[in-house]
Amino acid sequence: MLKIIRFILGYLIVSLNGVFRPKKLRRSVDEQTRVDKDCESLELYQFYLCPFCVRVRRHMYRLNLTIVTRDAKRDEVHRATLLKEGGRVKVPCLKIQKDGDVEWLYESKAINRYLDHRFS
Ligand SMILES: N[C@@H](CCC(=O)N[C@@H](CS)C(=O)NCC(=O)O)C(=O)O
Repeated sequence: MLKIIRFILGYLIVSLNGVFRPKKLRRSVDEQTRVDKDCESLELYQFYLCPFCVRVRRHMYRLNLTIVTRDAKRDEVHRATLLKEGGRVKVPCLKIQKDGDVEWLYESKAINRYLDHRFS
């Protein structure tokens, strides 16, 4: 029963998010190209219907960030990667690759703060 309620709520949040889109940040072409390049080193591990993941995807939209999303719910490979390398299957989780190092950042608010700090 709880699963059904979560599923319905998830769909409701995803649908509302589709209708009420935040305003998208606009950049110059050069600046956007630089940001797009930077985003290639990021991956968001997520569940499509998770409200905390919607929070992060919404923020990505607001900041006009093209970050690859990895479905850790249905894709066994991504799920296993998140567990093995991140330490737990909890979403959202942002994989950050920088100078040969990899960081796994959990918690939607912390992820949004990180994106703000780096891109806004
Ligand atoms: N406080 C966390 C909550 C994240 C959370 O509860 N995610 C759920 C999906 S909606 C999850 O990953 N559950 C799996 C688990 O905790 O094992 C955040 O804001 O990111």
